[in-house]
Amino acid sequence: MQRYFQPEIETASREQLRELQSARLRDLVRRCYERVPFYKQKFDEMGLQPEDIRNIDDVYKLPFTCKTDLRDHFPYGLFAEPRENLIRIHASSGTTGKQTVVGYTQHDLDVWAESAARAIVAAGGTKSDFVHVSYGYGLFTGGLGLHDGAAKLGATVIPVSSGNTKRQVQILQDFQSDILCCTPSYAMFIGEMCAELGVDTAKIPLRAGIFGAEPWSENMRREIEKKLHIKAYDIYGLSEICGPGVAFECSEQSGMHINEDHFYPEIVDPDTGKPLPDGEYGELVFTCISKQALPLLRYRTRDICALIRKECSCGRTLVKMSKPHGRTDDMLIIRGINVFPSQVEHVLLQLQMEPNYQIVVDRAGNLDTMEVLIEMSDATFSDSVKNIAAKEQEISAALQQILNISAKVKLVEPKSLPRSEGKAVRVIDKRKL
Ligand code: DLL
Repeated sequence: MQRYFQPEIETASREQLRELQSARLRDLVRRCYERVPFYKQKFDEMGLQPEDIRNIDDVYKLPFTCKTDLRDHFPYGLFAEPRENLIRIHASSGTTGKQTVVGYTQHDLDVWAESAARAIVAAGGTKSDFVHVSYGYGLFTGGLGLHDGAAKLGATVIPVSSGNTKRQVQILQDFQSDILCCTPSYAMFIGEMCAELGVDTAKIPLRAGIFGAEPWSENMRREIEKKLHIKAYDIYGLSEICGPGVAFECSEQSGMHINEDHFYPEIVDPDTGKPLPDGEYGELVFTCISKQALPLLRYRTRDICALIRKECSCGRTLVKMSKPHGRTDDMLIIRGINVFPSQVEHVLLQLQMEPNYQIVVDRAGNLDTMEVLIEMSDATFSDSVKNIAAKEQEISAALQQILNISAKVKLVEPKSLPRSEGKAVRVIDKRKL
């Protein structure tokens, strides 16, 4: 079986990678200086010349780029290529505010497709597989990203897009999909729908899933694997860098290999911007060293994670990133305490609750309140009122212990919380309304 899509890169020595990264960085810096007035001005203000950047270790000398810079130059102000060289436009999903627009040349699309193809192969995909893409198509990068990746590999794409969940299940059966690509919350929903329709997932060909675009826990992975009878792989990306395929999981399933020949990663302290050593958690920053249309320097992702530089049993030498365990900006601050939705999910799954939940934050007088609505399984639902109340108390105590904050817990009927076909809406913060 094919183990790597591009073995010469995926298993390259550190020295080979460094040389490639350094050459690409030098070229990138020159292009940014010459073609993007925003960067020229930044360099001039800092007294920095493109020649000051000699190798990849000099990356820290470069200025940061933030989401607000993209918004301030909306829509195309940071582009380094003229319109006639652009092949496609996408936009971020706007989970955290106004959309940001990104663009690609043919070369950028090729790099992206190769990156996504590496992810599919790492999940056991081959040319003979049917890849069922249920990420949304359109401005969101999920659908077309995995679509082009599967096509680059030579696999067969089933471009279903998201929505109409009964039909998804029908197609999984009729078209004999081997690999499912969608958000983890949608994979859960598809799994539930299979159960509801009486489809035995052990009897359909589906054997792997490539899930990303939102945080999900190890427990949720196990739930999905059980429900769909597959092996579930994580994939990471963000529109500003390219979309899905910036990093991907391999068979070891302990962190995601970053396609660092194209996207050079750093971890910095989110408050000071100072680089942090490998293994420490901080904000993930990327420099798109081979990008043409939108060549971002040290882009601050706001995702909190760590870089892992250990030998991997899959043989890939590409550095790994841990699962992001939150964002610097979706971090909730409740009564002065930092709360990540992923921590809440972790507690719920440890207590064998379904990972269908919603956190409602509000303010009563001057005090923040936090309520966690959690769906019961059919079994819990049939319990006595007394048992349900006891379960609510147990969860509330566990949340108190982990988060150091008191939360009201309410168990709600099975399937009563809204389902998502894309990214799940986990938090309703009424304080901002
Ligand atoms: O979500 C791209 C994507 C599509 C990735 C399909 C994977 C699969 P955006 O809409 O720009 O792009 O959102 C990017 O989503 O900064 C993370 O906060 C979050 N995110 C993406 N993948 C993961 C993941 C796409 N595997 C933002 N785990 C990122 C946790 C993720 N969070």
